[in-house]
Amino acid sequence: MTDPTPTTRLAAEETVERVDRFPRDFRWGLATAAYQIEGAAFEGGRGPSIWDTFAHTTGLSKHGDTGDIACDHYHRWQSDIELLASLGVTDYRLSVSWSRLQPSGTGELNPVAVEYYRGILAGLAERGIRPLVTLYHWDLPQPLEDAGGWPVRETAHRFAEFAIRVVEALGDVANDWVTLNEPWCSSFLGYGNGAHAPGRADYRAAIHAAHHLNLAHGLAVAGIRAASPGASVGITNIVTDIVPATDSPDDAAAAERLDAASNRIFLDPVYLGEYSAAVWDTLGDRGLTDVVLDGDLVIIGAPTDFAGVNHYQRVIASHAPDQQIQVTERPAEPATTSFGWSVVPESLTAVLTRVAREFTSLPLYVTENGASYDDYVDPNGDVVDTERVAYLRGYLGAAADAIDAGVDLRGYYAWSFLDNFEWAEGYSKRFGLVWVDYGTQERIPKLSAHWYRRLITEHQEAVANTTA
Ligand code: IFM
Repeated sequence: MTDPTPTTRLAAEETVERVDRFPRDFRWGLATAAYQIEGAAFEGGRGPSIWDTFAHTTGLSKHGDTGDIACDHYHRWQSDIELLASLGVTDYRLSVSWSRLQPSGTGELNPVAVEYYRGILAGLAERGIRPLVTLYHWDLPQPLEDAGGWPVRETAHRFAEFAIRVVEALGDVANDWVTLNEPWCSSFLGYGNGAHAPGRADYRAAIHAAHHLNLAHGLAVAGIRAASPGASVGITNIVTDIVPATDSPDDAAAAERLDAASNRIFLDPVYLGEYSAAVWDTLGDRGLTDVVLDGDLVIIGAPTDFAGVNHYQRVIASHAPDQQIQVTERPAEPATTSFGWSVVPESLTAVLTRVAREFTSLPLYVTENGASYDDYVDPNGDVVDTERVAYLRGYLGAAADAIDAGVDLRGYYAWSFLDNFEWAEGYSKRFGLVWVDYGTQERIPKLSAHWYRRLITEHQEAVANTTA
């Protein structure tokens, strides 16, 4: 990779947060997910997932975009991990595609897919990059949705079976596993408002799905431990910073309900072994009591090894009697990313300190954090994404603030390595530190990639200097 003009521009940016604020063995990563980058949707024995079906349904994804080709990573993974290594990262978070590995959602794994992932994981090992493998990043095999999807309890068992088979097949080349990515999105966006696959809008079904995703996590933890006793396993939840609009008791209660239905419904059972009163009060009659069986909470609360936190937003909650759970939410500040999300770095400090204080003393990882901007290739052929550099600097500073406050934060994965298929927004939103030209599949590291590499290098140099 060439390192042209952007480096000089970096000097003008005064680069990096003080790197000595991060522990010596802090991990620096980038993250992706299978459906968002792989393409090759009809190759290698892959079967359809709910995202194939959703994206191919007219009107559901922006511009009719699909993940059929995406970043063509399936065919380009070797050069992509070469590029990844050139960015200096120590860690890479990727997901495996359930519908590629186990197209029907049950039974033997597809050997072609196993070889594909073994190649990637071995390639990362050769380059000294530690993989963190997410077992479910939203791509449920379509046959399992046809059988009822996540609102149905059996899907949790199917996931546990899948997780065990994957860990048996890949456990010699990967040791760190995330069971589920952001089950809030899988349940509430997938089944609650239909914004994501499978596109169902039934709030009760969403709550059923949420509990079954929690159960799937717990069953998978037990299965992974049996399949690979030395494995490190955790779950990644999106944790939103929710602030009441005013001091009024109504708004405070609204914020508590929103917190119950977005954060607590997933954090409570995994880390505290129960659904708190706030969750039961908000969601009990709306569906939770239908699906929680004796023993479930023991399964879900099985000990894990780390906690993954994905963070994107601070939102303001207001009491709104005519809305679902009587809440409306809005961005905390005027929206500044191209997704309409506000940029409030201290919200990351808030969620990390909260998770550490209220939920778990496990090591934490920021398993995703990033922003979409209207990036473009300039006449010099560079992508000078100064907004993303400022974003990363701000949020990494906020992560360092959390460390200063005593949080055991072990690593940070920027979302995302590559521009990619942003779900219902198709290719219209670019989160990558590397630009992807979807016509030619050319990759151009953006200014933010150069900045991130320099941050990592400076951290490593600082560590070496203190050791010398
Ligand atoms: O692109 C997604 C990712 O798949 C899950 N977390 C949020 C990102 C940005 O929307």
